[in-house]
Amino acid sequence: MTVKIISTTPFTDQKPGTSGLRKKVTVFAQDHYAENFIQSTFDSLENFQGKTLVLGGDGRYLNRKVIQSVIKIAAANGFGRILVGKGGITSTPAASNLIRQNKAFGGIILSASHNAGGPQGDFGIKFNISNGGPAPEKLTEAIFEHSKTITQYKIADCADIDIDTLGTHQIGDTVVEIIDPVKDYAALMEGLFDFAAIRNLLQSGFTMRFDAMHAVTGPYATEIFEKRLGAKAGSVFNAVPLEDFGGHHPDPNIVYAHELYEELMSDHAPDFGAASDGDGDRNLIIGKGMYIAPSDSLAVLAANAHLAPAYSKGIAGIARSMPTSCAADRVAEKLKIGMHETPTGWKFFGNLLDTGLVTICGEESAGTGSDHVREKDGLWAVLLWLNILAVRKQSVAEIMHEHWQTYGRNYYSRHDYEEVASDGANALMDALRAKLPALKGTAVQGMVVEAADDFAYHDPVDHSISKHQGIRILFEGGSRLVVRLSGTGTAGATIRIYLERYEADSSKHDLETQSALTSQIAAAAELTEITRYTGREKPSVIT
Ligand code: VG1
Ligand code: CO
Repeated sequence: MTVKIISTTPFTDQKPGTSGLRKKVTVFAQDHYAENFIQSTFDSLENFQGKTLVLGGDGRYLNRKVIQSVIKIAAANGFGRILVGKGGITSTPAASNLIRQNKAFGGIILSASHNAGGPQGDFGIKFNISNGGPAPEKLTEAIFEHSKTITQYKIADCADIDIDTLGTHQIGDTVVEIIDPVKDYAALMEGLFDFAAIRNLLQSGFTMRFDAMHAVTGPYATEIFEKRLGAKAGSVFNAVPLEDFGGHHPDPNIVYAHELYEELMSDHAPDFGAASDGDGDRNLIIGKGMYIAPSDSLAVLAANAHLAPAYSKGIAGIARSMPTSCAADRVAEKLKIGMHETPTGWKFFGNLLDTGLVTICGEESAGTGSDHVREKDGLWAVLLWLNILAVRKQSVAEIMHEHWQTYGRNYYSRHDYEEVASDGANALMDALRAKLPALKGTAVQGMVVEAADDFAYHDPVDHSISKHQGIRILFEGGSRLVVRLSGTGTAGATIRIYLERYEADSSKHDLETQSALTSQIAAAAELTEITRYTGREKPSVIT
C-alpha cells in the first residue's frame, strides 16, 4: 500500500458533544475537516494495529464520501480489518453489535442522528470502543486535544472501494469486508424476543405501522417486521434511507413524526405505531389513540421485561439519564433492584452495563436499550413492546393505565428553545446556578423547593466525576424542573427545560400533559427568566 502523508492545520472546533462531533455539512465539507478528526481519533488510541474496525453510517449526505476517507485513513494507520455495512449503511445499535460480535477494537459511525440531513443539514462522526459503546469522556477529550495540534494525516493512496457489493478487498495488509448490516442484528433480535408469539399477534388481526423516517432503520424494520414477523406489506413506511431524509427531520417525536401520530389518533388507527431516528437508536411508541412518553415507556419496559425470553430471569437494575422522569425509579423500588441516575448521553451507561449493575437504560429523548448492545436501540424497544403486548393481550392504553394505577403517573414534557444566542443561554445558566444555594425551602408557584443543584455524576465503576450536567430543582411531592444546554445542536445554543409532576391520584391520570404541568411551566419561566435572556416568548419544540 502506498501511504500519503498529507500536511494539515488544526480546526479549533472539533470538540465532541453529547454524541460525537456534529456540525453543519458545510463545515464538514471543508478540505481536511473530516480527515483531521478521523486522524485525531486514531492518534488518541493505542494498540489497534492489525485489529478490526467496524464502519457504518446512517446514509445521510456526505456519508458515502467520508466512508471512503475513513477506510483509507484506517488502512494507512494500520487497522487489520475493516467491516463496512453495504452501501455505507449501519444503524448505531447494529454497529454496536458488530463491534461486540467480531471482538473489534472499535467502530466509527457516521451520523448526526436525529438532526436534519442534506447539503444544508448536519453531519457527524462518532467513535465507539471495544465494548460497543460510545467513547467515554476521557477519550473524547483526548481526541479534542489532538485535533488542536494535528499537523498531518496518513491516507492510503488507492481507488475508492466498491461499498455497494458484498465482498472482500485488500488495501496493502488491510482487509476491507463489505458486509450485510442487517443479518446479524436481526438474528440478535430473534434471540432476545419471542418471535413466534409476536407473529401470532400480528396474524390475529393486530395491526402496526412503523415510520422509518427515510433513515437507517428502513431495511432493518422491513426485514424484521414484514419478512420475519409477518406484518402486512406496507406496515413499514418511509422505508428507503435517503440522503436528506426526504427533507424531514429524522427525530421520532410527535412534532416530526406527525404523519404517524395523526394516523394513530384517527378513527382508522392501527393498534400500534412506532418510529425511529436517523441512526436507529431512538424509538417513539404510540398506541391506538395514545402517545407514550419515552420516560413512561422506559418504566413500562422495565416493569414488564421479564415477559420476554432474554429477560425472563428478571433485570439487575435500571439506569436513566438525570432529566428522564422518575417513573422508572418507582419500578426499581418495587422490584427491589438498583436505580442509577446518570448525565445525558449513552456513554455514561457503559460502565453500569459492563459490570452488570443494570440491565435496562433509558433517556427521556426516546432512547431505551439493554445490555444486549452498548447503545440505545430503537427497534429493540419496539420489539420489547410487541413482545409484552403479545403476552399480556391488552392494548397499549390498557397497559399504560394499569401502570399508572400501580405506580402513579409522572406527567412529563420537554420544552426546547432552539438556536438561541449562546451568550444569552450561558448568562441564563449562570444566573440560575447563582440562585441555587438560596432556593431550598422557598416556594415557587406554590411548590416548595426540596433541593436544587448543578448535577454532578460520580461513576461508581471508574470513579470519574462529570460536573455541570444540568441544573435540577426538586420540589416536595415529586415535581422537578431540569435545565440544561444541548450538546448536539449545531447552531447557536439550545436550552432544554424538562418539566415533571408526580400524580398518585388515579382520578387525575387523564389530564392533558401541558395543562397538568401549568405550575411547573410557570415556575420554570419565573426561575429561568427565559424570555428576558433569550427574547423568546415560547419554546420552539414541545415534546
Ligand atoms: C440529545 C438528547 C440525549 C441523547 C443525545 C444523542 O442530547 O437529549 O438524551 O443522548 O441527543 O441522541 P442533547 O445534548 O442535545 O440534549 V442521538 O439519537 O441524537 O445520538
Ligand atoms: Co440517534
